[in-house]
Formats: sequence, structure tokens, C-alpha cells
Amino acid sequence: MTTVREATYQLLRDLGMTQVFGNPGSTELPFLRDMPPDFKYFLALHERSAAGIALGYAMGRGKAAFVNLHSVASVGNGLSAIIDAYYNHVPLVVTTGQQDRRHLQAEPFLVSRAVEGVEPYVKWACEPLRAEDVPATIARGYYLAMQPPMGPVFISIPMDDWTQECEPVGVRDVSRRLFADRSQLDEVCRAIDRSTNPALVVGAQIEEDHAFDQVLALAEQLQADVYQEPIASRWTFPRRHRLFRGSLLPAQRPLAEQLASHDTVLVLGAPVFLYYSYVPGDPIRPGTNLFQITNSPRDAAAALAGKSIVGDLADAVEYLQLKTQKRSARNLPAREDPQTPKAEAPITPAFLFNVLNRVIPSGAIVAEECPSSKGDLDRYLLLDQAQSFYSVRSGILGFGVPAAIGLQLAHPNRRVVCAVGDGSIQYSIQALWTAVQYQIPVVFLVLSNSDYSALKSFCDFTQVGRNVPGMDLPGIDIAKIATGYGMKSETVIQHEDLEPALTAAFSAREPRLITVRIQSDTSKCMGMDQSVDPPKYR
Ligand SMILES: Cc1ncc(C[n+]2csc(CCOP(=O)(O)OP(=O)(O)O)c2C)c(N)n1
Repeated sequence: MTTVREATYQLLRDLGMTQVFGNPGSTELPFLRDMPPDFKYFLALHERSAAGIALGYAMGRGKAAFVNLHSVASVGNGLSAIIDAYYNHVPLVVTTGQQDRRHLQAEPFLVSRAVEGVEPYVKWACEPLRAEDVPATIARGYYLAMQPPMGPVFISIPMDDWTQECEPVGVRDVSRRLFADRSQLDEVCRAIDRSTNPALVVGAQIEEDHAFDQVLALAEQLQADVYQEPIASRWTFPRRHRLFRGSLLPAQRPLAEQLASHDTVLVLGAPVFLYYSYVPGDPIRPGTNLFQITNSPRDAAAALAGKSIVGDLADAVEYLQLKTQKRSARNLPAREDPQTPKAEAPITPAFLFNVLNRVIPSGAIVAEECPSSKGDLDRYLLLDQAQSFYSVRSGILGFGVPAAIGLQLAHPNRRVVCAVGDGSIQYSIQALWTAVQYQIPVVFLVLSNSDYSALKSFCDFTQVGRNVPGMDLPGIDIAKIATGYGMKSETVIQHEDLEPALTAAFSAREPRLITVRIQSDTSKCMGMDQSVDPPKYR
């Protein structure tokens, strides 16, 4: 016989989850004690950061990551990262401690009702009925987390379970790909072949299903215009490609107008559609043939229009490529680089991202969380490689810093840049300490405008006026905070200092933070500008 603790470590080893991301408490100590030397524990100083680093690590690898949080604290402090994992389809096996079973009914200190708390945002939440079921429960959670659409599972483990005896649990093969119905795909092929002006909308699931190259090949075969889904959490088409038409707006009528010239629209691996500002209208111009292929039954069910087909993106797109006619090349010019922005004082976000685009190392990965300048980042950063861009579609701040650290761990040979607002960085700022302690060489680029610019813009989009409290952030010295965590950091004010600061950070093999004083632009938010102003659409 073996103990629950021994069987669990063996299972985690067999499942390839030997990195543990956590923040410990008394109820986790019986699991964490004497951690086997082939395991590595990554300490983060808050559950949001611990789960957020695991999120980045799992996204970067496309494989489940193991998280160990503290009892019910994970529902409060860690939940936003779990919600990110849920909406970004990131496989996480999240475990937390529970009080000792033998006095649970007496509601002791740290008793945890975490299972009920996280339930809406995980694929499965469970506290095993018997101690000896713990390893098998983790195995079941892992297989489920890895099924499409991938996502988090949550297991609460009473602290006295670890020393109980149980049978070892072997690893099983559980298939992960579900293929779309061929007759439905044939219908898509017929519509495309009849179409005079088809368009593709590319979404994050393309990368989840490893379909980047297949989608590129299909777009070229069809000579179709390609749009990125609104508020994209992944960039899934080369930015400089001549068929690329930029990002869709996250509002109904403006989005429908962007696609109005197309008679057939095929959405690949995205919701139909992800909206933010409420601008009522048809989701798509009436008469347009709209199809969605998604790995998510939830996204298929929630679509506002069109025909939805559920299945693996790589397989479906390969089938479409095989069964649709090749079109002759359109006489399109190469995509022009955006105009070089002027050097202004203070520095503008456009100038900043244009400089970053010039000096960013090849193969770099960007983790983004800069709400008001997202549109400028989208325009000026021209990354063409797969798995280069990560953001979040939940709308919850706190994603960027820990995700960047996890992504850097997953891709030690690519450099990760975290573009983050001075407001956004505060929600998980203690993750900087983890980057320093474990020498994870992310470059943090803070856009410091001393306010919540995006919210000021949204005041206009929603016409609530500007008389709203809590919009300004004076008196924060982020470089000093980073220094306090042991990170080398600096503040850039003059435009001529930006490029040398970035170049120096990229040539150092350690984490660095650069905070750049930028102009506050209160006309934009999440890639929307005043073109999405609802009054214009009355
Ligand atoms: C956890 C959380 N709290 C609050 C918000 C609301 N919110 C959305 S954007 C934003 C401003 C973020 O400020 P900053 O990072 O400085 O970006 P800026 O708006 O200046 O571009 C806030 C507070 C949120 N989305 N998530």
C-alpha cells in the first residue's frame, strides 16, 4: 500500500505536472512537506499571481499546469485567474487544502466552501468523498481539463487525507480531438465556392487546436479577407499578410458594418461575437451566409446568428482546404506599415509601440494588458509568428504580469514582453517578486498615464458623463515598487530615452521593468475608438 501523498506525486510525475504553482497555508502543508526533488515549487505571494503564472505556463505549453492554492482563499484571491482560464480555455488542475475531515462539521478555522464558490467557472469542482479517492480525482480532473474546450478543474483536499493509504493510480490514454460533422462542413464548402467575396474571422481557438498554418493555407487558397476576432486573446494570423484586414470592433452594429461587403463569413475558433460596448443592431448584415466552426459547444450555443459547427479546428480547416476550390490570386498591394507616429511629449502609446516593434527580438511573445492603448498596440506591433500574442477575454484585470511570467517559463528561448497599464499592474504586482526570485527574464513595459483612461473613454461610450469618482491614479512610483521586489527598473520620460532603455532590457538576461510616462488618451478603450460611439448609431 502507498499513501495518498505518494500516489499523488507519482501520478503528477506520470502526467508531466512536476511544476507546482502555489501559495501555501496550513491546510496544504501535509501535501507540500518533503516535496520530491524532481518537482519544482514556484511561490507567488498571492493566489491571483500563483494561478495566473500557472495560466501563462499552461497557455504557452498547451498542457495542463498544476496549482496548489490555500483553502477558501482561492475563491476570493485566485478566482479571477480561474475565470481567465475558463474563458481562455486554459487547462489548469487547481487544488486547495480543506480543514481536517474529523472536525469539519464543527466549522473550524479555515473551513473551506471553495467547491461551491468556484463552480460556475470551472469544468468540474469536487471534494472527494473518501481520502483514498484523491489521486483518482486528480487524474479525472486532468483528463477533463485537457478535453476541448480545455479549462480549469478544481479539487479541494482535506488536510488529513494525505497520510491515508490508497492504491496507486495509473495514467490512461484519453483521446482529445472531436471532429466536425462532414456533411455540415460540405455545406460550408458549397457556400464558400458560391461566394463572390468570402471572409474569414480568426479566433483564439485556432492556436488551441494547432491550426495556425492550416488557416493561413485556407485563406490563401480562398484569397479571402481575414479579420481578427474582437478583443482577441490570441493573434492567429500574420499581421503583415496582405489578406489581413485588422481586428473587428466589439459592438454589434459597427462589427456588422465592417463585414458588410462579404456575402459569406466563416468564423474560425471564436464566439459570434465577443462584444463590449452595447450598440444594438444585426450581428451580421441580413442575407450574409454566416458560419462558425468552434471547439466550444458553449460558444456554438451562445452565437447570436449563423450556423454553428462544433469540432477540432485543425481537422475542419484541413477538410475545407481539401474540398473548396482554389481561387486565382487577387491583385492586392502588400500591407502598408502604419504611419510613423510623431515624437511628442509626453510619449504617445502609438510612438511607444512603434519603437517596441522596431527593437523587439525576433520570436518575442507579448502578454498584453493595457486597456486604453490596446488599439495602438494592435496597429503597431506586427508579429507574424504563431503563439506570439496573449491577452484575456474575461475583462478582468490582473492577467498580464503573472501570465507573462508563466509564458516565459514555457518558452525559455523566446523573450516575453508584458505591456501593462499602470492601473492594471496593481492587481497582481507581487508577481514581480516571483520573476526576480526564479530569474524569469520578462521585460515589463508599464504604460504610465496616472489614470484609468479606458474607463474615462467608456464614460463617453455609455454616455454617463465624466463626473465619476475614482478615475485618477496620482502618486504611484512603479519603478520604486519593482525595485522593492528586487527588480532592476527605470522610468522613461523623454522619447529619445525609450529605445536605449528597451534595447538594454532586451540584452540583459534578467527580468527588467521600464515604466514609460505616456499621454493619457481618454478616447479609446479595448481597441474601440469614437467610431463605436453609440450616439452615432442611433
Ligand atoms: C479586477 C478589475 N477591476 C477593475 C476593472 C475595471 N477597469 C477596466 S479598465 C480599468 C483601467 C485600467 O487602468 P490602466 O491599466 O492604467 O489602463 P488605461 O485605462 O489607463 O489604459 C479598470 C480599473 C477591471 N476590469 N478588472
